[in-house]
Amino acid sequence: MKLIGEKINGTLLPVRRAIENRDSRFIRELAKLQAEAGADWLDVNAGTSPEKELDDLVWLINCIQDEVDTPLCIDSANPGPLAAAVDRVKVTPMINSISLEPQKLEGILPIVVKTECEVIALAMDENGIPRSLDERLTVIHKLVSATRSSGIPDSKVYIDPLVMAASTNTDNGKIVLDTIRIIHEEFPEIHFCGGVSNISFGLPHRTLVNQAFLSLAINAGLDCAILDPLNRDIRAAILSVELVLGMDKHCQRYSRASKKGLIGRQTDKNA
Ligand code: THG
Repeated sequence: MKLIGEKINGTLLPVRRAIENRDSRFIRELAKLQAEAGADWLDVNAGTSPEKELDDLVWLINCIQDEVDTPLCIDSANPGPLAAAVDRVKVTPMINSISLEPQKLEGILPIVVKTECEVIALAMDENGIPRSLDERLTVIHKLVSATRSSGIPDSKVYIDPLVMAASTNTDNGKIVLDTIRIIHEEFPEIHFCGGVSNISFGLPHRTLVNQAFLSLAINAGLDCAILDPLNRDIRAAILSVELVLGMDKHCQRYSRASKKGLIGRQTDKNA
C-alpha cells in the first residue's frame, strides 16, 4: 500500500497561515514528519486563492525540497500553476488530478503526457460525481480510453473513485468498494487511490469508520491512499490488514512497527 501524505494543504488553517507568512519552518516540519512516517509522496495543495496559487505552490515546493527527497503529488485544478510546479520538482512527481471534465483533459492531460508521470484520475465529469455505480463505471471507462489514447500506460494511472461521506448517503461506501473491485478485475494494471477519511465526515468516532472502510477497500484492491501518515489508528489498520491479506512477508513490517511502539495502545504492546 502506497501512502500520499495529505498534511501540506492550504485549505487547512495552520497551513494557510504558514503560506501567508512564508513560514518555511512549519512547512519543512510537516514534510519531515510525513516522510519519516513512511509517506511515498507528499500532497502539495496551495489552497483556494487562484491569483496567488502559482507563487504559493512554487514556494511550497521549494520549502519541501529543501527538507526531504520524497516525491511530490501536486494537487491543483489549474494547468498554469501545475505546469510551473512540475518544472520545479527535482523528482518526477505525481499529478493530482485529471477527470473527464473537458478543461482537465485539455489543460492537464497534456502536462501528464509531457512529464511521463503518474496521475490521479477522478471518477467525475462535467456533471459532477456520478451518484450510481453504473454511471461511475461509465465515467472510469471513458477516462481509461482517454489516458490510453494519450499513450499513458495503465500502470501510471491511479483511479480515484471519490470517497464521499456515508452520513449523506449510506450507499457511498459500497459504491466505492464495488467500483474498485469491478475496475480492478477489468484493468489489473490500474491503481486506485482515495481520500479515505471522507467516508466518516460528519460522524462521531471517525476512526472506527475510517478503519472499517480502509480494511474493506484494501481487500477490494485499493493500493494507494491520501491520508495523514502520522495518524496511529490509520497506520495500525493498514499494517494489520496487509498482514491478514498475506501482503506482509514474515509479518515483518507489522512486527517492526510494534517494536518501535508505532501501533497498538501506547502503554501495552499486546493491546
Ligand atoms: N482525492 C484526491 N485529492 C484530494 C482528496 C481526494 N486532495 C484533498 C483531499 N481530498 C485530501 N486531503 C486532505 C487533507 C487534510 C485533511 C483531509 C484531507 C485533514 N487533515 C487533518 C489535519 O491534518 O489536521 C488530520 C486528519 C487525521 O488525523 O486523520 O482533515 O479525496 N485525489
